Amino acid sequence: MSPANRTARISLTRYLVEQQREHGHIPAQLRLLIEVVARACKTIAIAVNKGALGDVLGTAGSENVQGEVQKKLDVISNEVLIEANEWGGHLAAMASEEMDSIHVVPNRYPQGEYMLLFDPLDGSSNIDVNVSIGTIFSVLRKIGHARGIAEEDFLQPGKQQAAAGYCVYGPQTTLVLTVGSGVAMFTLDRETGSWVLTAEQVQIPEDTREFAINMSNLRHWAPPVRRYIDECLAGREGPRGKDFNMRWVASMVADVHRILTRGGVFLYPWDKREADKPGKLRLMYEANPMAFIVEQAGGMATDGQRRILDLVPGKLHERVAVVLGSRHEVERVTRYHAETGGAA
Ligand code: P6P
Repeated sequence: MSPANRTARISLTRYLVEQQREHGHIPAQLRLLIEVVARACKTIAIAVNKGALGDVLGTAGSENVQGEVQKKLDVISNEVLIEANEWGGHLAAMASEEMDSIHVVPNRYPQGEYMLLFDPLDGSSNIDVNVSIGTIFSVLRKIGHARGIAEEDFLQPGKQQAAAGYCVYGPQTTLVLTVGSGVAMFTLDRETGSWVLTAEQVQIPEDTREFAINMSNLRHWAPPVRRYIDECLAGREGPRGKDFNMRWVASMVADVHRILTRGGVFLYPWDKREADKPGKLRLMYEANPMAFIVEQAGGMATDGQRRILDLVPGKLHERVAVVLGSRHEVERVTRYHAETGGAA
């Protein structure tokens, strides 16, 4: 239901308070966590929007744990999220694509019940060319109550997430959030600096004519993916009996946001360029939060065979193949894998 039916502009704070009143599963610490992350995303949005006017473009002269060259904004965004979250008493520890190991809340601050994972700036290859990028975050509950916390405490399947969301820095700055009772979207009102509810109970259409994949990898895909895409390309004369469109932003946040908004299917499958890895995207802070959001919006998310949210992580930075979006398309891709027994 669009909140346009509501009379007042609903702020993020009011939305969270009303969700707690109606559903009772946004405890004070989780509400604080979400508001702190939302505020940090505003700070990141300001840095991103500076572009060439600020000292934020180009590379930072370092590499992350993935061996990828870090952009200045990758490092800035990571620091913003760490500094914003470590003092509030709502977190025990954080994990980030940009950090080799977990960041435990320093002893000078109280430890909270949650753990925050994030890709501070996803799609950073698009920064210097002014294409939409975003922040992705996932919230897990701390297991046990001992003060000590280790990487193993993060290795929970995605179905145990307490919340997930992303912020897309595009023509609009939009925060998308789920705490397990549907998906809501908030647009940043730059005149007041507040997040305003602009969509709630978002639903992904079960069918689509739009797929998102990096076509340059076509020759490297496993047969089930090749079959699915070939059938889409065959259009109305082919087995699908309809024409398809293709989009690829090379920024997962932007592609997923389009799918949430108008449907579609996103694939980053296994391919033989790095045959020893299941895929390019990271399970804990890219696939899991996006899968939680997509499922809460009536979509589906698998690795080509298994539900992503059921996968039990073995390592903090492990990768996974991703097929997500409109339910009937994801079911078809997953069926093709089952028929050949191949992973995505
Ligand atoms: P490629 C961005 O680097 C990212 O992690 C995702 O946001 C995006 O979907 C994918 O990689 C793009 O990968 O190989 O097309 O550049």
